[in-house]
Amino acid sequence: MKIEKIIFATGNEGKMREVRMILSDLGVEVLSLKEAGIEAHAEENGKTFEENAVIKASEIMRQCGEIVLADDSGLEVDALNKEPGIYSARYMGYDTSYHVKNQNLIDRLEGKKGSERSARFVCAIAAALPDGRIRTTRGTMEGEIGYEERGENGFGYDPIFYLPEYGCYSGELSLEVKNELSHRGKALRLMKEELRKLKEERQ
Ligand code: ITT
Repeated sequence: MKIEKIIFATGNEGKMREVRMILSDLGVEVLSLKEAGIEAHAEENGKTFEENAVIKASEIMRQCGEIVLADDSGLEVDALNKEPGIYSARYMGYDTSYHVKNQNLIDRLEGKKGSERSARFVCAIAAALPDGRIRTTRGTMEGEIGYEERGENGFGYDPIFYLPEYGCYSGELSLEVKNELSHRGKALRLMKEELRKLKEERQ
C-alpha cells in the first residue's frame, strides 16, 4: 500500500523527538498532532499499555482518516507493585513537576538497595490503518531507580532511571544512545518493520 504520511498521536514533545529520529529513514512524512492540525483527545481507559495505545491510535485515525501511530508508555517499579505503570503521566497529577514525582519515587524506595530498586520502562506502540487493521509492538528497558536525579537529557522519569550495565542514568544519555537502548526505540524499530511490510503490499 502507498504510505505517504503518518500521524504520530502524541502531545509529548520528548517522545516526538525520539520518534522523528527513529522513523527518519522510512521515507514517510511523520507529523505530530499539532503539525497535522488535529486537536484530538482520546480517553486512555484501557488496562494495559497495549490497550491504551490502540485506543489512542484508533480514535484519532477515525477522526482524520490517515494512518495513525500512538505510543503508551510508562515506568514500572517492582518494589511498588509496578507503579506508576500505565498511570505514569497521571502519577501525582498531570501538572505536578517531574522533579516532585521523581523525588517521591526515590523517597518511597528508602532503605532499598541495588536490585531491590529494579524497574523498567515499557512502551507499546499501535498503528491504526484506515482500513481497520491494527498492528502493535512492545519494547522494554531494564534498570533501577537511582538515589538522586541526574542528567539534563530526555524527559519524565529519565533523571532517576539508572542503567547498571552502562553505569549512568537515562537522563545522561544522548538522544542517539537512548534510542539505541530504550523501550521506545525497540518498539519503534519493530513497528518500522511492520510499516515496511505494509508499504510492500500490492494494492
Ligand atoms: P501522549 O499521551 O500525548 O503521548 P503522555 O506523556 O501522556 O503523552 P503516556 O500516557 O504514554 O504519554 O505516558 C507516558 C509517561 O511515562 C510519560 O509522561 C513519562 O512520565 C513516562 N515515560 C514514558 N517513556 C519515558 C521515557 O522514555 N523517559 C522518561 N519517562 C518516560
